[in-house]
Amino acid sequence: MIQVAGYLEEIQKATSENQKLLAILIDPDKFKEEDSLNFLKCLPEETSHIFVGGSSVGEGRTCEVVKSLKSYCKFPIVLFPGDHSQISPYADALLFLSLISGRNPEFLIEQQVRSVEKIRSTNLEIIPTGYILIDGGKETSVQKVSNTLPLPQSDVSQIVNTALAGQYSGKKLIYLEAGSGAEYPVSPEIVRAVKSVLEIPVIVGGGIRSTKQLQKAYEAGADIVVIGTAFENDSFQR
Ligand code: 1GP
Repeated sequence: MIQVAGYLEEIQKATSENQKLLAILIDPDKFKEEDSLNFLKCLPEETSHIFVGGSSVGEGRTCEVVKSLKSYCKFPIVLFPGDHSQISPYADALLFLSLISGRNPEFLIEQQVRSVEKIRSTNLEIIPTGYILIDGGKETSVQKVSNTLPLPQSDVSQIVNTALAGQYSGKKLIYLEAGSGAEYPVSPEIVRAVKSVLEIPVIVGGGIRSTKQLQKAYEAGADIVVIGTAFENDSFQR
């Protein structure tokens, strides 16, 4: 089946026009469907996408949450799965993630192969994404679940080389991830260094809790910023 132009193309277009995107991340285990409407109402008007996923999520929860959000919201719903069990046919697109900062085959290829049967029976747009875990000041769920170490923020060249290796191997997006609830986000210096060499859009997430941090990430070159915890706790500083 030939994939029609879609969500990735929209992201690429926005990037080429320097239009910044904002994705709000929902962890299905921490979300109550009955709150969908209120939650969506409180999101910033700049919101462009809803990402749904978590490092480990209860069986069936992703489908329930995506279905509920779909009935209320106009934003594209993009799966951001921690493993193959989080594939839902009700979403619009799927970040097909490889944890390229780590050296654990389970999250480089095993989970991806295991997800294929499920994906083939859906109309999800598949977006190959290189996922790079970077130290955000504390041990995060991604680190625990994936059993991989984040790249230190001081090792900018290793981060840049990892991002480029992702691009050279065909990833369409690179996600710089400090981990959900990180103490501090990926530094603007790292975002700038990666962005200056990459030809594909850059996503930045983890530990962003304020408009100031959001703006810094955009100014450094982030094309999409992802915020989860701060909206989950209603603690985002505007
Ligand atoms: C985590 O990058 C996302 O995968 C969002 O992180 O929950 O810290 O906003 P926060």
